[in-house]
Amino acid sequence: MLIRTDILPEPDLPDTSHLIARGHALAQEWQVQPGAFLKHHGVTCEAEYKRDRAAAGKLMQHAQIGWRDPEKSRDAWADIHERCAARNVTIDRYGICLDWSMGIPRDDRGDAMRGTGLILDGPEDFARLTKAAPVAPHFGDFVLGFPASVENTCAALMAGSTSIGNLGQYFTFRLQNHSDDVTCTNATLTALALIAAQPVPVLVHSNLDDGFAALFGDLSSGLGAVLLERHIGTLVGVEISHCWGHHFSDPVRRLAFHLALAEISDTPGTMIYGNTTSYRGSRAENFASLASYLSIDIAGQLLTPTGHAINPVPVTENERIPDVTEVIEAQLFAARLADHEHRHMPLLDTAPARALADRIVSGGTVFFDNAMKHLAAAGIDTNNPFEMLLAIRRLGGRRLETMCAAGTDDIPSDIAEEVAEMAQTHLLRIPGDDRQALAGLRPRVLTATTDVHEHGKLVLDEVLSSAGATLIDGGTSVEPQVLAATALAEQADAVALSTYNGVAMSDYNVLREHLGDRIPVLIGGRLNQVPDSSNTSLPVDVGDQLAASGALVCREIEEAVPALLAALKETR
Ligand code: B12
Repeated sequence: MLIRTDILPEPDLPDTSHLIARGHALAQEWQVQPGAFLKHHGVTCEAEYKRDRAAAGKLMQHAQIGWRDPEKSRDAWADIHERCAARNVTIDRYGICLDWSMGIPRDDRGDAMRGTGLILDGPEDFARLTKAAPVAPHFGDFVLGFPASVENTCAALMAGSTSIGNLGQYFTFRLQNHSDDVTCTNATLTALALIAAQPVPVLVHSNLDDGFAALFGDLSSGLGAVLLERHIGTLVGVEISHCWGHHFSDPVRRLAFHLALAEISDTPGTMIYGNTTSYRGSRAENFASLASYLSIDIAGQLLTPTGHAINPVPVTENERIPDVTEVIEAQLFAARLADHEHRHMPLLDTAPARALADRIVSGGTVFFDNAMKHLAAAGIDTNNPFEMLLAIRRLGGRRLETMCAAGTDDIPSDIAEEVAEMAQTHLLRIPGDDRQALAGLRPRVLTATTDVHEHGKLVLDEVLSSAGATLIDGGTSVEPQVLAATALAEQADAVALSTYNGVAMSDYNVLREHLGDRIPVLIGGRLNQVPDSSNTSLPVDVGDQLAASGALVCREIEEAVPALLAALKETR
């Protein structure tokens, strides 16, 4: 049973009406400016453009861009548009990959650890970027949901952006050393109110896969999350535009989710994200994954146009942030595939996806009703957007799903199946002798991530526990110094860290500094960092540097076992 004081123990929370009034007041000064895209198309907002294009049966294309260096990003803004236009391909919108440090207010950002994304200093930098070509600017990452939500929303509006996000990130993303949730909620709600008071409709983007849906075991729970977020949007007076797709690999489930979403929402969608989790191979192999998910998304838009742009993710996605030429290649590929797809449509039997969509909608509705009931029974004011946001964030995806999932008609999400399959594959690669040796030693291994990426840890947990280790859960998005303290308190034999955000070296150094020399550290994930001296803004591998500093670098899960055995030989 849910009790208010377990979730919102504070005797006094900030006054919601005051925050909303502040957001409305800010709208006097900060209003959407007609940028290059809006002027070029003669529309007042992107939602209007999307509705027109969808009604005319036109597909829209989304490209995700943003490198550390603002000049590189600005040149790319023009370059990608021009080089695609020269091949008769229209890029309708750019999703801007702001760096995670952009979630921290400008004045406090100085000492923050930087990831791999774009860093813009002030509103004029936002505007300079979006002026470079008539492509809709979508400020979808690290704006809403963070302490800097208000200043970044102001800057995005002034730069002509009428699609701003990312509400999904509010629920799950944490910034190292800046994770106070009341501050984040204050800023997010104020920014939402600022958006609500704009003279033209501004879409509030929410990427479900950035939020709880990434962790849900049942597909209908994802739709339940959409209904919950839409309820919060109604309370503030904004339209929430949902994006999804990273974790949707199965074609029938992918199409079914699209149809289910179309049934419950007529707000134009921002984009359908690429199925990035299927990018696990070489570039050529990844092209097959690109074709697989794009053909479903194109078919979905032809069957039921929702305004979502398709999002061809470059095939280098699993190596690092892609470069300009790779972005262009993926866009041209998508446009050509769409030409073919029209002729494939008569071959498509949509009945299984339609039947599944009905089950997703009914399961999602039960999830929503259960959530509202449980929250109200616990004493949460379900008509207060501040309380709803904070309560849902604090509950977390796993608890929310356990409490609210329909449970009668399980529709497994792809990721639950994929993690189990990956674990099995890696487990089979471990020699029997090594497994026996590890089981004999039964080491206590603390596993954790320092960012939101959790799949590596989930697979590792499964493999290590099956191979005989005792696991200590160090959590996700944990600060390295906190991790060190847990390892020492729990007397762990080893720490196994999974890290992806392009700060592998910095995270390891902080961890080692607080851990001392005794406990070995295994490290895996995306082990790279943008060098301070970089003129390409692309991250480079730091595996050798990590190894030279004493880390046990693992490129594959199974490497953890020999690494642990060797380390334990020395320490025991
Ligand atoms: C899934 C995913 C997400 C999901 C994560 C969901 C979740 N809850 O886990 C979502 C959508 C939320 C997400 C968000 C972001 N992501 Co992401 N994401 C990915 C993706 C697609 C897969 C990574 C993954 O989990 N793979 C599955 C694991 C099991 O396989 P693997 O990575 O190959 O790992 C192998 C080994 O490394 C080993 N391993 C991994 N860890 C460990 C640890 C140990 C100890 C051992 C022994 C082995 C080991 O195990 C695997 C098999 O052997 C990659 C791109 C890609 N296709 O790889 C981008 C990627 C990692 N993301 C990236 C980025 C930039 C982000 C964001 C910052 C984007 C943004 N602007 O919002 C945010 C992160 C924000 C934050 N606060 O942390 C970048 C990282 C860039 C870089 N470092 O160069 C990538 C590479 C995409 C890209 N090309 O830009 N992401």
